[in-house]
Amino acid sequence: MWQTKPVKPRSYRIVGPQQQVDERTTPHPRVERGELGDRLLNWRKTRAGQDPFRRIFGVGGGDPNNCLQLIMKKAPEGAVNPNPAPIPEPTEMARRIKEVARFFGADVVGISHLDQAYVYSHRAKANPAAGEKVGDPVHLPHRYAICLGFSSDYYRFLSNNSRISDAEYGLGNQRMIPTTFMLASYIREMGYPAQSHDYSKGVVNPIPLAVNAGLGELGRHGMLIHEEYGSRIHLSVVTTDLPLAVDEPVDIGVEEVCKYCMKCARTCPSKSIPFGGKEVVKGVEKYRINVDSCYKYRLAGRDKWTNCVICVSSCCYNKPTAWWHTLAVKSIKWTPIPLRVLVIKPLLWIDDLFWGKRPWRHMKWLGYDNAPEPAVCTTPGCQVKHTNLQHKPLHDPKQVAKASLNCARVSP
Ligand code: B12
Ligand code: SF4
Ligand code: SF4
Repeated sequence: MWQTKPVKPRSYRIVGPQQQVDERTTPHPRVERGELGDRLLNWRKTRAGQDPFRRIFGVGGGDPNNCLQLIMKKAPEGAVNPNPAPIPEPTEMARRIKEVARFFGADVVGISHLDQAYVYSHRAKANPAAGEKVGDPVHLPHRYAICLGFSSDYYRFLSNNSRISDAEYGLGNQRMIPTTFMLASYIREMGYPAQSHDYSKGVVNPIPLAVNAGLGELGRHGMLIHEEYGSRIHLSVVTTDLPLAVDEPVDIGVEEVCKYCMKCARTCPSKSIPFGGKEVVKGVEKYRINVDSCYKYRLAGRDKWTNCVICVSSCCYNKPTAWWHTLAVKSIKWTPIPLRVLVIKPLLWIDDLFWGKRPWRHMKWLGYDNAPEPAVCTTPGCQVKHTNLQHKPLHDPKQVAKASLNCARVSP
């Protein structure tokens, strides 16, 4: 297990009053109401296709009883055991709960106070089984948030964007459901209230809670970065009143690295990640993602992929578990903040050299093959079979000039 020195959160700053978010104003409900356009609404309704992974991983289209997410969405929260078991003091209890969470399948676990700013104010989804309607106010008075992280396979993500990276992404979403459910049930059977917030249902924003619980820091791309797994980590939360010692935020150097790196901003095909500085969003100073353009980029997948994970795979913290990755992150962490730039710049140069400016791997798996299909060149008269535009940033003016030159050379 990696140990990181706890500090005040450095990757975001609270600068004004925070507001609770109404879940109805979050992206999925907006798309379902058609606010992001008919094409995206239509895509969301018809995206299932014939791929069996897609059909079981909650995208819809298959038999709902073949989809864990849809089954668990309706699962009721069990009763709290009226005879609470004697429990140890909060530090020991926290240690045991983390052990249980890992036993149930979580890769990383941290605990924070449940800040009500990260609980939705109103629900966007109905759940008739629990008597919940769209627009119901949320009441979640629990004191603690146990944050769970589930890592994804490095290489399958590197096949982005493809049916292979989709399958890996989908599995991460599903994998969290039984673990989170079991942990909440375990706590209820100990005699304390607990609720699971996972891919099937939930009323909290897991990212700020997980940052506060020391699972990692907030990156330029808007996601939590874990020191070992980068952001190829899915998040879920169990909220509870079981008395627990809380963890503290960590410093793994994301604040400085994101200032100089910008690899996610460079590789994002929809230009949704900013190159500039942070902005204040609802009282929080952080990088502002263009959520709408990111969502709309899903339309580019056509029938080849569904979820874009380019920013996750490009992030320089996203590496396979290896001694040199540990060494790189540790050398940033252990360097005094004003001197970090001296370590970061050479590391970023090495990152581009060995892993590429746009990390990607050709992969064959279960009959899937992510080899880029030749793109149709729009230069008049060109006969060349260019590789996929997704892997050659032809929108870059220099690249376009170069590509046209090549076309001109071979054109009749
Ligand atoms: C809707 C949604 C999307 C939408 C919109 C993306 C977005 N950035 O909001 C779309 C479909 C485009 C999308 C894309 C992706 N998503 Co998504 N998405 C969600 C979902 C369900 C809700 C997010 C939301 O409400 N956003 C609207 C507002 C709140 O966004 P925002 O103001 O830009 O704030 C963002 C961050 O700054 C942070 N945040 C908000 N307030 C605060 C306050 C503080 C103090 C801090 C520190 C952070 C913070 O949370 C927001 C989410 O990124 C969450 C799960 C959840 N329940 O939160 C997953 C989630 C954010 N997605 C996730 C992932 C992995 C992805 C993708 C990689 C894969 C994909 N293609 O689906 C991309 C990455 C895009 C990106 N760079 O953010 C993971 C991130 C895991 C991580 N390591 O952090 C989450 C947490 C799902 C999960 N349970 O694991 N997603
Ligand atoms: S998921 Fe894709 S489109 Fe969205 S921000 Fe990341 S790289 Fe850009
Ligand atoms: S790719 Fe670079 S800039 Fe983007 S989140 Fe990762 S470290 Fe930060």
